[in-house]
Amino acid sequence: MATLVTGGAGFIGSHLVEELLKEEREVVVVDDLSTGKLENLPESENLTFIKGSITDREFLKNLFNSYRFDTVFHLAAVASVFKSVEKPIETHRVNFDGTLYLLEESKRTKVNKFVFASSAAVYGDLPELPKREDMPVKPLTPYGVDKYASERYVVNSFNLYELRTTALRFFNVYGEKQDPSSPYSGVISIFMDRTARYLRGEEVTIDIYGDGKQTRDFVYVKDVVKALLIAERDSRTEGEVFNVGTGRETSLLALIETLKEITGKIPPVRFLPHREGDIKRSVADISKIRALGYSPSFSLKDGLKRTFRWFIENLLR
Ligand code: NAD
Ligand code: UD2
Repeated sequence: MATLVTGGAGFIGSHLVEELLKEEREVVVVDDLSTGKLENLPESENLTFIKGSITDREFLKNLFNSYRFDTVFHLAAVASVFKSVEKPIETHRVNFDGTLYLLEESKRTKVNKFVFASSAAVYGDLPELPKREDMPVKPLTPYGVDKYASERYVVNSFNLYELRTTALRFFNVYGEKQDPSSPYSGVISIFMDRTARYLRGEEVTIDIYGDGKQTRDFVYVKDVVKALLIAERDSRTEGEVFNVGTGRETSLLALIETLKEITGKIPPVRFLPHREGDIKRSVADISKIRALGYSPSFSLKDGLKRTFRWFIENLLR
């Protein structure tokens, strides 16, 4: 039996793969390397990397015929909201059609569990906080719409076909290996990259869009991996959706303060106009997943420390 991780060469996927390998499981990663990188993956005789796209049905058929998968962790996606707005059709093929194809193959070959990476983007900008899984949703972008539609297919596959499935709505994930290269990359990866460069003597700034009072629920990637493993193993997750965050709301201004405590020095901060479509506040209610024994192990400060160490060691070599 092998475990499939789609998008396993990406930021979150590669952390999951690391953990699965620690458990001495046989892992197959499928990734088209559109944003993922081979160097994100560890060397291991228990790991097979296959370059391919989840939009290719023949490829997926052959894959599922060649292996018996116990679990499918489906993380492959066009993860950039910005790109989904620019290219909705291409994004839909990956983020929606790809999910359907994987569900179909998982059903056909009777995998034990299918875990899907959804997103807080499904909630949109409805004002009620903290976000609970049973609240109305209002996805605002092609990315959010595709995540929501996929999520529905994922959870309904349990009721319709008895395929054991779970969808996890990740809030703002950060950690080692997150790619800071686009202005739409995760804000923590951008601030980390800028600070590391600043400490090396580069003239850079930290740019805040708006007044910095906007809030997010920043969750460290190792805690997300923990949630993925709970989703795989706990039968109470079948056919259900769970938020994955910390339940703590942090403003960008507070984030910068914490960053400064860790690094000693940060680049000059510039305030730029508020970004169109930006959500003002976001925070998860995590009581549903807490009831299964999940609780985040990393405070923001601890997670940032580990992330910063990685940025210093890896980006400035
Ligand atoms: P990422 O871009 O690092 O990872 C996505 C991976 O999918 C990449 O390795 C990419 O090469 C691969 N991929 C893209 N299209 C593919 C295709 N057609 N076939 C095969 N592989 C393909 O992003 P991430 O942050 O690690 O995101 C992982 C998952 O978590 C995604 O589904 C994303 O939507 C979701 N998510 C992430 C966050 C976050 O804060 N990072 C928040 C909510 C949800
Ligand atoms: C995140 C996800 C997105 C989607 C969405 C759902 C990432 C990268 N994006 O978007 O995929 O799930 O949540 O709500 O995880 N900012 C700055 N300066 C910068 C960069 C960002 O001020 O250099 C601001 C940005 O305008 C926003 C906040 O920081 O107000 C967080 O930005 P983000 O892109 O990290 O995350 P978010 O929540 O907008």
